[in-house]
Amino acid sequence: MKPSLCHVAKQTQFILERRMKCKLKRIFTLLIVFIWLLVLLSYFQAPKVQKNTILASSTLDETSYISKTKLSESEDPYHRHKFNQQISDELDSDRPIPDTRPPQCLEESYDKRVSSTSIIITFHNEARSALLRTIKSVLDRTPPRLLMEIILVDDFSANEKDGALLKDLPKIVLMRNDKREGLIRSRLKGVSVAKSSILTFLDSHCEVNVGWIEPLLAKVEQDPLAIASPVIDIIKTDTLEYKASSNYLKGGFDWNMHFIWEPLLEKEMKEQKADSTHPISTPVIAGGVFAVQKQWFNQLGQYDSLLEIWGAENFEISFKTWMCGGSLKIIPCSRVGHIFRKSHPYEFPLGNGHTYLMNVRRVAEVWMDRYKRIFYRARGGNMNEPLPRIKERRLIRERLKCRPFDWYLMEVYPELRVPNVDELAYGEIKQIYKGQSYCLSESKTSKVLAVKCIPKDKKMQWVMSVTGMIQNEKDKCLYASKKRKRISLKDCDNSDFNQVKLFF
Ligand SMILES: [Mn+2]
Repeated sequence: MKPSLCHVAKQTQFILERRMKCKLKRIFTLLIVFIWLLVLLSYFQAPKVQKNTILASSTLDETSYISKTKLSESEDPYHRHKFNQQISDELDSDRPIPDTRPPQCLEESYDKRVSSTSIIITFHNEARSALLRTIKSVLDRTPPRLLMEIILVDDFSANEKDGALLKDLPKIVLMRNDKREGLIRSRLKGVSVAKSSILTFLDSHCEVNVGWIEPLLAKVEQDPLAIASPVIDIIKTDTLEYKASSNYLKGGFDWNMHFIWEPLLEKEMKEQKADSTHPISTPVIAGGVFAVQKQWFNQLGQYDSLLEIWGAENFEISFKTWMCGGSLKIIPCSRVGHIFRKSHPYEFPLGNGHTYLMNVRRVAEVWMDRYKRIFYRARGGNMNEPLPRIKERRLIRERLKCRPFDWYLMEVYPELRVPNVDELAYGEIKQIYKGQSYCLSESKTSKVLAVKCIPKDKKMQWVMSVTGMIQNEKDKCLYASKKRKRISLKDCDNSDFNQVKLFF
């Protein structure tokens, strides 16, 4: 055996430098052992960095939960849910998403004593992967002390296990309807068992972002008559990519009573640019996600429980909140992603159009005063079908001494163009040529052209007055120039012979 360097050094009393080298080697070895011990100790002692402590108790086998409803190889990935289920199923249930809050929000701090909330999620035949991601994002990104419970209301989904298997997740309270009730009655069912004083409604194909709940709860605590909605970010239908929405939008509607996003007015825009954390007043909320004090929600008569399946409940809650003394705010520091689908993936038992019409009529008859006629005229259809138990909804308005719809239009939504109630008709002027719809539209140079129709394009909306004149929203009228044999726009003048008129 070859003697080691140290051994040789000891035996032969080698020169000083060699001894020193030996000592150094020992010290070095000891140091390495010591560092290792430190690393091991710190590993066992340090609190485990977990995404969220409440999630630790989950026993759900996610892979098997999702794979049970996997697409077959030949199946169109949009077929069942109207968004790309293939990609949704492949995504992690706790995937990271970009923090889309304006940077100023990160400096905000919220009162630690703020109350907890009951989150109500209703669903009907939702894609399992999307539903799971909604819930996991809530568990992941909501401080446990602010989350009382997640009330999951299964609105009679075809497969009972869609909801039942999720009971293994923490904080879930599961309810199931024994027949299809629709979004509105399902939400009300959730409200009836909610333990917290603040209700938060959440759609079933969302991902909540970091810090989403704190500013919503802080807002409704500080102002109990406010309803607080996050900025709804976009989860793309095709790729499920999470994208920030504009910070400069609010909710509105057209006279067909369809929800639209409205750009902020110039003065609101300035306010927002000066302080991007500032809550935005919105005439209407989109309705999928919002927080409200339970007491205020009850006082407002909750939702009209005879609204069916889906639609117009956001108008009801929006109109009455404003008109009865409250307010609606979009909170830019709260962000929730939502999959905007291409169409409704489920059936309306009484037909989509009929259900929506009846729902809007219930809201219009109670809250919109004479302005309901503008909707009736724009929409068409049977307006005489009786609306059961509408009187009791009107009583809420009386009881709370709410303001008229006039006031709402003037003070809350001044930018909405309100057609004269005397107008005969409002809408597009359309002609079908070779199977393609062409609409009369104003060009940039004030010419009038027939171009391919774009739904809801304001340049294609015309008003027919009682005198038969056709005018646009800038009060310019169609004018026939004989010389140039074309139609153009000019200031309206009822006595002008060249003004284009329609007569019945
Ligand atoms: Mn939705």
